[in-house]
Amino acid sequence: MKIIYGDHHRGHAGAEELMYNRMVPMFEKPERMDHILRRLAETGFTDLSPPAVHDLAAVHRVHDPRFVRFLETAYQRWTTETGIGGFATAYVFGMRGMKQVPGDSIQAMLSCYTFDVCVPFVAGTWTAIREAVDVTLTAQALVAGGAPAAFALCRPPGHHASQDLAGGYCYINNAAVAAQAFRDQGAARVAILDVDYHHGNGSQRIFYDRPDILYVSIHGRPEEEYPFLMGFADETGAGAGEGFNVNLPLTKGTLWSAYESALVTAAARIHSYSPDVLVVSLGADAYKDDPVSAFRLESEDFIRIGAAVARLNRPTLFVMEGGYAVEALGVNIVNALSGFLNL
Ligand code: SP5
Ligand code: ZN
Repeated sequence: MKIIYGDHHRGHAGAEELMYNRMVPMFEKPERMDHILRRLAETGFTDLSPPAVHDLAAVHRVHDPRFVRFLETAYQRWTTETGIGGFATAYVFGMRGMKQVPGDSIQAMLSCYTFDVCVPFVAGTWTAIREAVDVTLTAQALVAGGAPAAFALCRPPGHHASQDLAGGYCYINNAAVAAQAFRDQGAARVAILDVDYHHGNGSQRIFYDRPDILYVSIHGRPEEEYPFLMGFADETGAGAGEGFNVNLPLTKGTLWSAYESALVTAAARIHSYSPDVLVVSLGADAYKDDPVSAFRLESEDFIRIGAAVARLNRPTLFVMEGGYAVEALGVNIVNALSGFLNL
């Protein structure tokens, strides 16, 4: 399987996040990629290529151009306007009754364009975001061009980001940009299977009223897990998109047996949809030792996830999302790919 990877993500590093009651080093860090790269090399996945540079047209098909411009300029504005340095992060969020239109200050922009405390901006953040898009669109082009599968090994991840909101370590929704690109290049129906432990609220929102892109997610119940306000089973789509959003929330402590049932349901829905192409939002944070998550999948279970994806028998683009148990991350991600390839 062709894997697309670039090193520019490394500059997106060094910030901290608020974990409920304390500041901690960000879990979403460059070393995540090192563990995956090492395991890929160990297991004979040697077909790595750098991304080709793409312009932002495909990104603007999904995201508000003003939001994209904000992402591009946020750190510089923060430094110039506030003099605070370190990393940029919102202090207030634009909530009910408040102005929703970002003013001309970086504080107002952060307030209107981010929804949580997990999307810091450092000097290298935009370059990383930009390359994650290039990685994703380069892998997408391979699948669009007839490759049976490809893996976009990118960071930062994307599935929490929507048209004009960043959050949950996500800035641009790489998987959504790829799904829309497949549509724009002629695919009639695209399915997104999101196996990251968290609900992909951004992907859901972007495609919620559309029947041409099916979104199916297995994730921690929002009653007890981030992002808390979205991902409920009764969110099934709106208007023409009714029936084309499928949430399969599972409780903390979920083991393979219950996960597998949800995966069977997810696969059946995708099979009946008969998509031209499948995008897999591939997170490995459903793993038992993940520090931010609470499912209990074993490393071997990721082989089974990959095999279930393979049985859908569609051209498949894997897009990297979360996974923070870094020691096991390489094994878990490579297991998913190996299971898919039946290695
Ligand atoms: C892409 C992705 O996986 N984003 C996840 C963002 C989650 N951020 C909030 C983490 C909530 C922390 N839960 C702490 C459990 C402590 N054991
Ligand atoms: Zn996640």
